[in-house]
Amino acid sequence: MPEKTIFKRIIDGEISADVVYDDELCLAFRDINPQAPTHILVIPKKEIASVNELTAHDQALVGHLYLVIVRLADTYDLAATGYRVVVNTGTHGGQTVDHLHFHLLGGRAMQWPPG
Ligand code: DGP
Repeated sequence: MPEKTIFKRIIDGEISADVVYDDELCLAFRDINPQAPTHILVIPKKEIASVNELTAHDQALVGHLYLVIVRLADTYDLAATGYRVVVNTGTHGGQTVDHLHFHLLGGRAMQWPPG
């Protein structure tokens, strides 16, 4: 059996996390290594390794994840000033955990282009 990712272990309650949102489809918790004053990870409970593995079956799920992001941006007062949503994918994308996750970053001005 393949080893569980760290995020699957958080979903299963084997590792604690600072959870800020939880529903039947997804979980959101603070990143352990924050890159902005607000840095939240939004993940599906379904095991999907990356954007590359998304299929048409996941269309509603991805929409749900984005609506949770909108809700969190409002909750943490990011909506007015703005924020960034990042989904690192694969080696060149800088992905280090093979479980789909959306970074919600806010509370400071972001740079462009990204590094
Ligand atoms: P990425 O590089 O896009 O795969 O981002 C993975 C993020 O996950 C990275 O910003 C650090 C975060 N992270 C890794 N392990 C843990 C953990 O055990 N708990 C929490 N809260 N975040 C983690």
